[in-house]
Amino acid sequence: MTLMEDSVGVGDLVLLEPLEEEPLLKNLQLRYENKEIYTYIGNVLISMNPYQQLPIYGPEFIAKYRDYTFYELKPHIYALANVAYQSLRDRDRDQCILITGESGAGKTGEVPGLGRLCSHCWNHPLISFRARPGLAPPQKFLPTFSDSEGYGAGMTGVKESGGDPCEGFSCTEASKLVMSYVAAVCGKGEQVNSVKEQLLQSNPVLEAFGNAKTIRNNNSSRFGKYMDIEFDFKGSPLGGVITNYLLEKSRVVKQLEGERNFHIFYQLLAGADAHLLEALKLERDTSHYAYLNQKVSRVDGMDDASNFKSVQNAMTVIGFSEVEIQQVLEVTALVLKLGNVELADESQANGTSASGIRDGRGVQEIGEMIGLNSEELEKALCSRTMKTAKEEVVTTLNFTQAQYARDALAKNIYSRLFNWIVNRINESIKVGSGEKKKVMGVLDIYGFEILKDNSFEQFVINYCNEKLQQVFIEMTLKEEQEEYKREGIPWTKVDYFDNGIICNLIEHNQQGILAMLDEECLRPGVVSDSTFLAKLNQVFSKHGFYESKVTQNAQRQYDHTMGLSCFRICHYAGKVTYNVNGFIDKNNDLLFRDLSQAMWKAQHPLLQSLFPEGVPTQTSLKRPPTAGAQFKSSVAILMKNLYSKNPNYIRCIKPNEHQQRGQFSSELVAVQTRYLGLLENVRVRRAGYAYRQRYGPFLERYRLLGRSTWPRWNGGDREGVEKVLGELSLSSEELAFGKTKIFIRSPKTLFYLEEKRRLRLQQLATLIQKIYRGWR
Ligand code: AOV
Ligand code: MG
Repeated sequence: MTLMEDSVGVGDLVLLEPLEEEPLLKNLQLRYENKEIYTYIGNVLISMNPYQQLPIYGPEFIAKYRDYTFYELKPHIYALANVAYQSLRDRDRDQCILITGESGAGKTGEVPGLGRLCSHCWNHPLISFRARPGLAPPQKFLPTFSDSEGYGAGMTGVKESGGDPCEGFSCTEASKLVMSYVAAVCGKGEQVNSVKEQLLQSNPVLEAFGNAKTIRNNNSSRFGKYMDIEFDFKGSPLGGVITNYLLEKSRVVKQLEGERNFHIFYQLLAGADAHLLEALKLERDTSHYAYLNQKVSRVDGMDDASNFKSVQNAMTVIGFSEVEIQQVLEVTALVLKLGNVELADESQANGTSASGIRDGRGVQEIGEMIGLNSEELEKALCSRTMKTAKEEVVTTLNFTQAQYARDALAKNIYSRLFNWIVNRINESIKVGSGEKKKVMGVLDIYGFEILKDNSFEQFVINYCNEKLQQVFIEMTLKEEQEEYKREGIPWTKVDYFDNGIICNLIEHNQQGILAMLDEECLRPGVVSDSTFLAKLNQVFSKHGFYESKVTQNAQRQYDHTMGLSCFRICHYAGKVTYNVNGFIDKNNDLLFRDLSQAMWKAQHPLLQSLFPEGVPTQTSLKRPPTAGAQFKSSVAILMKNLYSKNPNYIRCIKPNEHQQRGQFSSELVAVQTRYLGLLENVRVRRAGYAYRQRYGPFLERYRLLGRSTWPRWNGGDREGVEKVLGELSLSSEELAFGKTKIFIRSPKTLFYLEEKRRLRLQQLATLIQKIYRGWR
């Protein structure tokens, strides 16, 4: 089977004719309806979420894809993983795999490790044979498995279920396909296995603390993640480093209708045994907790209790000590308890506003759990100390301010806990600095977002996507250019939309939106979201990619549909209107000092370590970097990292809004293909030559079309290809002969060759029949 024989539409969009949006969508739809969820654009993989288990994963497929080159089999995520891994191992090129797409499109599904390789795949002889000395590759695939065959304990019942050996396990759950592929092919041995296990087990932990049910995805990652997996020179994994981006911490205190808080809260309540529950002084019933959505506490098909056991187990495998696990759970419980601290409005009749604690028992309980005097906690929650050069002034917070302070504390504790967990995992999986490493980075990050109301979060997420698009176009072009150079073919310049101007609008050090937001946050005097917006409107009044109600757009018109508190950016993927309300606050991300000092005072080692700035002796009033500045610098580090590696792209698409199999909404897919810049991608990819192939396989396929190459050809591959194409009198414009590959400019020429080949095969079949009849 080759791409060209992939009968369902075209398997590679560079072969699409005509190259327009409608045929592109039709092609994806046709393939999707025929359960072909993968399609290439050159070496970019498009993946449509099937919302069903397809029988295209597991050991046999891994083994098959490992032994073929990229275009020899149908498009598949294993083919991409294989190219990346082999080029890392054999050509010593660091790789990165960039997975983008909307929420629910299947990114995490494709990412290393949220799930793990089931023990069948793990121990399967097809997967490990290369690493077993002296064992030749098996001649045929093994049909079924059973415990007695020694493929791992706990696998009884698999044989009865028949069919796919991974049924019911995460290997075919689509999840973590790249990682399970790499884990499957990258060698064995006790040491290596323990590293693999740690890397894979980091995922259930991060998923418990960082994922939640949203309207769009029952298991939505609420943080961005980049993971470097490090290998030794033989290609065996040594360890890794995880970087997380922007956890959606507002979820801790509030969720939209139909959504849940982070999984861990429900898992803890459902899965803790009576003893643990008692020790943490928690109630089993989720309705007891104000921070947990009262309407949705369960997710279909998700077993919180058993997931809790898996998380505990995963933490142990990674290397968390019992004490550490206990402390993590205590801090988690603390967040739930904080939500139940009821505040009272104690404003006086004389007009002084104040707040207080409605029922002291909650605060008392928290105080006991974290080793903090409850009066101190109460004071920190309801008042604020302002320091000036000369004195300290204590003011009481009003009811609204106190609620704000309590929620800010809960969000801060949780997001810092999450960061701590990531760091703790990194400590376990880190590789000694002396070793020479090869690296495979995997990025699973939120795609472009246009919601009904877009705020600071969408702004930074879309900024990140704008940067990723920049990397994408630059690297794709660079790679094309490099291939032409390698092959000795002249390069002609390609016109494309350069989104540098939009990136600059956001990130420029002085005149960028983020810098101006920071400036506003630091400016003394009265600052507000509207003073910030006024400044933007003034500075960018003539910017071609910035619009607001009071600035004119490119057509020199004012936009009266936009709210007064909004501005709009014309992103590469479309226009997005942002509401500035909350920008200053979210960017400042300040926690009153009284609260961080109180947390630091708690006799709880983990909690204390989360609030280093609470040390009372710390006199420096230097403020921490703003949320925007932190995000910008982590994006910059990420970009630098990506530019230093060879990129592999997986573009995930969600076929419908209902998490349903078989449904294809053209409109929804059209929007995503635009956000992903797919047409632009195909254009760039076939700007010069749409198709290329090594001389050997090309000759093998088409030599039956040449008089001199059929039935026998004794010359070299390149000469053979020259002969065949020469005899067909194809226009020289259409062809370029590289050092190792033939390049064909338009897909039409390739289709012409295919058609000729089909006719020739028919002719040959008739001929053979005639000869056969003659013999009889
Ligand atoms: P996301 O990572 O892109 O969204 P997921 O990877 O969590 O989306 O995919 C959503 C759901 O789709 C999964 O829970 C699976 O049920 C299903 N799914 C995804 N890929 C496959 C596949 N290859 N085969 C079968 N089912 C699949 V978000 O994290 O929300 O941006 O934030
Ligand atoms: Mg995800």
